[in-house]
Amino acid sequence: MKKKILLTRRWTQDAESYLSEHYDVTLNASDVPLDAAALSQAMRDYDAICPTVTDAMNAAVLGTPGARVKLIGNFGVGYNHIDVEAARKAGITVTNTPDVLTDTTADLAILLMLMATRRAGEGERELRAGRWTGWRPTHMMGQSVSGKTLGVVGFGRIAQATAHRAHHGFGMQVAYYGRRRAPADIEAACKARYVADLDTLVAESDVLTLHCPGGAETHHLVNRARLALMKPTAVLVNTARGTVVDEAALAEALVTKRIAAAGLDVYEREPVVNPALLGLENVVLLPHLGSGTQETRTAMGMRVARNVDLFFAGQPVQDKVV
Ligand code: 8YV
Repeated sequence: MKKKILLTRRWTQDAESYLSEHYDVTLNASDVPLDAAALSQAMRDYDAICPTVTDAMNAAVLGTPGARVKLIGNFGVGYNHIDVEAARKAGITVTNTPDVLTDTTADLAILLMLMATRRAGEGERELRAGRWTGWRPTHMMGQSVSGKTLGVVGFGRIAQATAHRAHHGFGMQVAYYGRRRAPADIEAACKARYVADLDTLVAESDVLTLHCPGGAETHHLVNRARLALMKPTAVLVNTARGTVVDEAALAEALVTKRIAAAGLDVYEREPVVNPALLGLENVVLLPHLGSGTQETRTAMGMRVARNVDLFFAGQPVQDKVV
């Protein structure tokens, strides 16, 4: 009997095809997110669920009485939407998809940094609205990044890849804060300087880029007090999780020009974006596109599939979270 597997959202054709060939797979043709009741029912009906960031796999869902699910094969590296303690208690294995989205997400952090510092969104809006009156030396001047300090919060894979691009591609100085100092060879790869105190890093940075996980520990790590420490010329980039930033405080800091600009890919209550941000020229707003390339989304699906294959073959999974 083939194992029963639920993909909660549409995946790329290659990844859906692979899993459909090997398992009794249910695809989500409408691509509408499942509600809590549907996720609980799925816990009873399937051997594995493969969720995404849009599925709240909370304690109530994971603790569904009579659950059949033994594996949560998350599509994505971040797993703050999964209550891993509840999964552990229920004896459910959780896996994620590291490595395969590192470069793609780092590319997006750099894209946001450049768009925000060079006022790219603002310029495009001006042109499309027919408001561009032509070239002039003082037109829409942004800020250069060469020689500036990139402050990196969290120094995992995506952070390192972003720092590498910024240093080797754009001549930026890299400083970082993390719970632990990175090994010397990792620091040397982009001449990264460890700053043991987050407030010091925030105050020193010309561009501050966030790469820590979401969840309770990092909730509103960038709050009103920390925004007040930033340089007035500073730019904030968030490709991590929306909850890391107090969105209301950020909107206020952008309105009052307490900081110069921000580039955001993630939001506190996706897909809702704080209305205060929507009318501002000095913020770039992307709809959670971090890992969004054809190649990477297929690689993510195949990475989930590898974990599913190993799990049901009775072997250790590659990317065990719990
Ligand atoms: C994913 C992400 O698209 O992998 C992550 O943690 O943030 C994104 O790249 C999304 O979360 C998939 O669930």
